Amino acid sequence: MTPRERIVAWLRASAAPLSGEELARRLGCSRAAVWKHVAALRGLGYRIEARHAQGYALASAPDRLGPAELAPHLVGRWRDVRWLAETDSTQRVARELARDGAAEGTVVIAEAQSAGRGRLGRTWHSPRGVNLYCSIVLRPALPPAAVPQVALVAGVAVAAALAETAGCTPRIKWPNDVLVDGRKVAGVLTEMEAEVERVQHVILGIGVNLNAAQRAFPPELRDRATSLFLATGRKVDRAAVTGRLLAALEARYGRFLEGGFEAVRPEWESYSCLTGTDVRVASPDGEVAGRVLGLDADGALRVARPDGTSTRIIAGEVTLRV
Ligand code: BT5
Repeated sequence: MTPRERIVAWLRASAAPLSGEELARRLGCSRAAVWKHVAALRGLGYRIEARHAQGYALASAPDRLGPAELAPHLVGRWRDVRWLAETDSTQRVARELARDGAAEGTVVIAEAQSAGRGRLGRTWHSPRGVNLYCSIVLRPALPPAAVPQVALVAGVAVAAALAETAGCTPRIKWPNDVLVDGRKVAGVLTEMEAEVERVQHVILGIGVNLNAAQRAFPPELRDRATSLFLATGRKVDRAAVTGRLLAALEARYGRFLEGGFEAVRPEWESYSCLTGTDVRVASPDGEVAGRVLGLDADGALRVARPDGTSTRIIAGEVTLRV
């Protein structure tokens, strides 16, 4: 954390005001330097009151997802948060950090993305300051073929966190669209670099629509996308939801590393909106129509064809048959 982020985190954590002298001691700088940091933070929208003979107190903070805002909500392995006011894609930033040796658990968060990425070259619409756009560096000891399971694990974590924090009823559409009221509220993407048998790193990208209003979406998405705000009528505390999401991911990712996808599959199934429904799947091997039986132990979708045979879909796009 930068000195400014540390000042915000300390003021937030302290029940009483903190004196300039105390902040100077903690930072190992002069009181004049503390005063300059406080002035700069005020310029960024932090309301920091100077109480006579007591010190500084944080009256309010801007709505951002920086390390200081997230610090009170972080548990587990996600301790190193890199915040950006704007970037092209947090996936690109995280991949560069991973190539430079960033540790597992490094999290890149941006308030806005100019070129947010979906899967297969699609775009992720990323309006400023209202949602969550994050990319996480993971270094699981896995063969490359198991990496899609990481995305399934993340989908479950997102669904669980949304159910806990917003009280809505999320559903997962295989592989990992998270829907509320039949509209997409979150998307998950994994990108990796690997040797033949072993993954070097996985960049797990998660986009969640939190407080976006209807007009924040382009017209073509308005009837297909939603946000927690649109679904519940209430604005959420973005930092608190992000913290819950990372905690939910910590629990499921830990279970997955220990017990494989099988350890997460029952929970995934409990959120699935496809099991038992009739679908059409466009996959690299052609189109399949049939009824979804569920997930195989490795995360593949099992579909029963009308002739009674069943097939496994490893990658593809699912549409419901109505
Ligand atoms: C996904 O792709 O759902 C994965 C999205 C991952 C986004 C995160 S944000 C942080 C990180 N950095 C990035 O650059 N990306 C990741 P896919 O299944 O291909 O879905 C993309 C499709 O969802 C688009 O073609 C649109 O139809 C729709 N879409 C785009 N933006 C949306 C939004 N904000 N909310 C809901 N749907 C959206």
